[in-house]
Amino acid sequence: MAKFNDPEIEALVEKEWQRQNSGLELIASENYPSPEVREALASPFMFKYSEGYPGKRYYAGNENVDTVENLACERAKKLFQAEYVNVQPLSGGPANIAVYMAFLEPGDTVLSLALDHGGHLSHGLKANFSGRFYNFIHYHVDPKTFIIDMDEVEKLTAEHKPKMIVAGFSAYSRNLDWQRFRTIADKVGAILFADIAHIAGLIAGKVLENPVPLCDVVGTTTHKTLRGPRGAIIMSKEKYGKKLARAVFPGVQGGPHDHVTLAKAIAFGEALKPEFSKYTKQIISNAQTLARTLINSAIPVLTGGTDNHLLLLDVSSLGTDGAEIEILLNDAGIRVNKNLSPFDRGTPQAPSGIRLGTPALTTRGLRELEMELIGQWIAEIIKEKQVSDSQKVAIKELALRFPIR
Ligand code: DSN
Repeated sequence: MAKFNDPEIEALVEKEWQRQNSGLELIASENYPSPEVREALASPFMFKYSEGYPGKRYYAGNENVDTVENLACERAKKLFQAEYVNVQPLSGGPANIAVYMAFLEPGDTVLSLALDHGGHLSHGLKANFSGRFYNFIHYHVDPKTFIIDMDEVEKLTAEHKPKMIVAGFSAYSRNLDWQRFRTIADKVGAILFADIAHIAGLIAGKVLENPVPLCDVVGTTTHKTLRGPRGAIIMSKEKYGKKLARAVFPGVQGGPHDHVTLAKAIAFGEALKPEFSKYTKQIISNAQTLARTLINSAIPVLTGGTDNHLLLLDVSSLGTDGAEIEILLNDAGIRVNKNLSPFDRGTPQAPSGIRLGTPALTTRGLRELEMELIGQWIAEIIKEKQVSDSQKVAIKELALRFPIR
């Protein structure tokens, strides 16, 4: 860790470093990028302004920035078999604003997964820009299987003729039927937008199907399973490149963060290596082991397991809620987040669900054996609704055996 001359700041950074190293990170959207990616964030590219695109900037001195941006685009194209890539979006929310801006007019109808069924707030929540400016209609999961109800997607599409269909999620543990989404979108000429923020790394690692060739436009953050810096990219067919570029800049953003673009290029380079595929296989194996251990300990796992890096627990039948369990597990040193679960009778502050994910711990080197231990601790804590000192000690010991690099 860098040393700071400001003692107050130094103490804060040290405290956070200790907190992270001594705990087990199971928040599904978090991960630890490589030291090289982190180094890039403090590189001289941080000082530069470069509004515009390679070869067409509004500031002098961008010859190296242009090379970095082109390199990041080329690597992302290779990774995802994309025709057009824009690496400037500052994060997932801004990327989604740009996608909507490129393809929609205010008031247009869009179909997406409901937030409490696993969707994302930028997919039409009323309090979010998306729900405010566009007419979002939501599809849901099936009440028995908790799998996305594709018949409902088809029915709502025929009924509302959306201009865009969003296929993507922030809390859903099963594979999406990309081909069926494509077929349904084509029936009404809708744009198919895949938001793969959570699973981009698993797609890059070739352990999940790549929807990029099938979709009109695809957005992803770069910091989740993909292990890059905080940020996002948008990919599309070549024919949409111009309007997406204009939507990102000057539509939504000013100057791109070139140090982050450099870090994205490094992360994409890492993801192109064979080791990355092995890593992503391990993420899924760890998540499946965790799910199995919890199910064997009588903890309800939605859909009975997972195809990806995350799993959702519904703890309402165990006389508790997601908020209580999040606090208890945090006290134990296990970090998760409370989450609305489909057909939830709770509130966003006290929902029935807990979301767990394995990318961060997989990066730290934990494997199936450790996932079984962690699953048993989580099950015990949920059932007992308390944390023992011996559990705290054991969890800290395990975490310290796998330091963050
Ligand atoms: N906040 C991210 C997540 O936790 O899924 C999505 O933006």
